[in-house]
Amino acid sequence: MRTLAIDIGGTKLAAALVDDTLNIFARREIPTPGSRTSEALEGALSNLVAPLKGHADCFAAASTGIIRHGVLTALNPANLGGLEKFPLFRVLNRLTGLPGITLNDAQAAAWAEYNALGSNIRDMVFITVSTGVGGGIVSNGELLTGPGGLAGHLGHMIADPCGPLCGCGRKGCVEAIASGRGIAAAAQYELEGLTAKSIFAHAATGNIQANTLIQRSAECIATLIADLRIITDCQKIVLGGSIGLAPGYINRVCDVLNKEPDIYNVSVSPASYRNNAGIIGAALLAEKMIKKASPYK
Ligand code: ADP
Ligand code: BMX
Ligand code: ZN
Repeated sequence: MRTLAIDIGGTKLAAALVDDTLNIFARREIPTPGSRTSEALEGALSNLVAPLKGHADCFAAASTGIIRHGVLTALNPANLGGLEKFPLFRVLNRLTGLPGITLNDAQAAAWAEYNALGSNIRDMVFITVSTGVGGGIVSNGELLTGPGGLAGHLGHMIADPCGPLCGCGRKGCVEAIASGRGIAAAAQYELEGLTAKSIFAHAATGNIQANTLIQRSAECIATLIADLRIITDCQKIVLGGSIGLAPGYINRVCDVLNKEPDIYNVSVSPASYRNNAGIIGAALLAEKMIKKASPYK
């Protein structure tokens, strides 16, 4: 089986063909349109899948947002240029003419990374630190999606009750502080208006404010990990997303986590599939689900 796997993030859209042995072919990436309208996202997806759809048996889409019955509902619409709802399954089915599955991006990435662990670990949590902060939980070998697709949205746990307002409507969410958007929103003076990526570049050249912003993000994620450890009793945390995978970021997180009492500590690794975790996880789930008529549709 060959799957057209698609990863829809707040910053970039990626697509590739994935075969049964998880080889990735013809990967392409385009920016996520920063528009409130469905038409802009549909147009971008159409361009993205056009050269790939004729070479696949099914599609598998891992997308930012709450995915329920194939519909994307943004928990934080600001991450998608204000777009609140999008009929993801229906659009991809029409654009590709293929059967498929849809699920949350971090849930998909969690499933890929869990399967890559290849050990006797049965409980793990994947965290993406990217445009937002997303998560996927595997408990006793099962991926938790929840009846409403909401399971694992750990970026919206509270880090600081007096912190900045999050796009989800709560105050002081982890995402509002630690994510790429959170880092960029807190930047002032010489860093105002820059992306998180450029703030990382400034930190590498010794900019003190950039270093402080990144450290604040890492501290927030370390506290989140300690909380997740005692909520889930997980044996492994895997970090992904362009910020989670940025040089030095995991070390910053681990330095803070190591100062917590032993019971809160847990092994933290970078995503072994790097930025392809969502694509691979979606393809793995498509193979499993399409063979027995998908509840993830
Ligand atoms: P998505 O959220 O679309 O899945 P990413 O995982 O690439 O995309 O996350 C996007 C965020 O990561 C943006 O805030 C961007 O500025 C930041 N970013 C991208 N590349 C890097 C990098 N090399 N180092 C640090 N931050 C990065
Ligand atoms: C937000 C939320 C999650 C998503 C996470 C990471 C929206 C649109 N998205 O918390 O569903 O998993 O961001 O998304 O509400 P990414 O774009 O950073 O990969
Ligand atoms: Zn929030």
